[in-house]
Amino acid sequence: MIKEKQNIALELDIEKIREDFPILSKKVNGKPLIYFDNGATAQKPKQVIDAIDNYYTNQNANIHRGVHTLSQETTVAYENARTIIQKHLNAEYAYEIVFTSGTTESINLIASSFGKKFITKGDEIIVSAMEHHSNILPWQQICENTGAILKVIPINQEGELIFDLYKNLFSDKTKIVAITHISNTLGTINPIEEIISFAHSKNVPVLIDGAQAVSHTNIDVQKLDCDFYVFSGHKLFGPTGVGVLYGKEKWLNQLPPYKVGGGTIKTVSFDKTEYADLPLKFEAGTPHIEGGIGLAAAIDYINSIGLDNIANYEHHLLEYTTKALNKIEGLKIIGQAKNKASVISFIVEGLHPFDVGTLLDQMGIAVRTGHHCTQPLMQFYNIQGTIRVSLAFYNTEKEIDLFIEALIKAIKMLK
Ligand code: ALA
Repeated sequence: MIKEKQNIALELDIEKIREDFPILSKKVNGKPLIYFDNGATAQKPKQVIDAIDNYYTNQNANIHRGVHTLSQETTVAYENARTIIQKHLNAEYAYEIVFTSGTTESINLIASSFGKKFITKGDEIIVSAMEHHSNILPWQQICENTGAILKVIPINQEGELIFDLYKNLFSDKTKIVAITHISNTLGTINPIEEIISFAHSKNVPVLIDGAQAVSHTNIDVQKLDCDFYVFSGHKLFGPTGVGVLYGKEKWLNQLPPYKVGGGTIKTVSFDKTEYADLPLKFEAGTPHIEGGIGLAAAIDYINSIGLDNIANYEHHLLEYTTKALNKIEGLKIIGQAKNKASVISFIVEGLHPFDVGTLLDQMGIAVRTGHHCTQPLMQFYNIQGTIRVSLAFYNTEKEIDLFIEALIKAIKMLK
């Protein structure tokens, strides 16, 4: 174990990595910041901050619209960012990468465009019981608009999907499966390869919500064979307001535009408009240019560390934290899946998560409390909310020790 720890420490020089994140040396309420809310948004390394600063200092111009040098240079930088994302996901073509404002917009885009094209009354859409609201509401709305039916894959008490029941949900009316890769509340890593492969055996396409997965694991969309994969930049150490929709060319080509406007067209007349090819037909208006460039810088940064190294180290932190939490009397971890990412939700008997979170904040520790935009999950566990610790590769054992100490103190104060 000690050797393993040393190896992890050798592979990742955490103290050096932390120096890349200016905010990590900040004090909050007079205490050094311990940032354990990475599932809500991750902190940004100076490489990303510098890329955005450089964009506004040296490049700022609109893209795809100008003959002038700045516009052309910026267009190249933006399209280069798309290619970096394509390579990172191992998508076959750069035009299968559509920039959106985030996971939520990516899912809304597919639900709306796929819904318009392929979903009618009586059709069925499959989601799971552990979805974030952003992967429920867009589908629920399509169901309301079309008369389609939303079917839900049940989970067990550990917070794992029940695969046999998933299989039973399919019928000849099933049109799409939309499922999270990693649960933002439970940390469960879903067996998406098997989920996709089963859906494909029934000729049903699959959308994977990768919002919580992209910062913890490598994604190879060709190997997964998913039809759509979506995520947000800000959870991958990039800027807010930018996200990605990967879609297989064969699907994206069939879907109507979601938002229309400047940039999405080939020709416009008052009689008829012809839309642009991929990906522009889905990118109306001036995009979040610095967001795309900043996201590419984040991906380069992550790859310089290596997602396999990150996953190993985070797994170690997950085990370390889980072990320490399990020693606290009256504390219950919600989500005990065998295959988990470094996200731990828990409740403390008799205490409101909000009160615990507030006291932890007084001690400089940022956690998320509440229902985590997964109210159906809260209903399943019959709880109001949880306290959630979501760890990133810049977190340390020392921070976990301080957190456990602070948590014990908070519990004593509240009981
Ligand atoms: N979905 C994000 C979270 O889990 C915001 O905190």
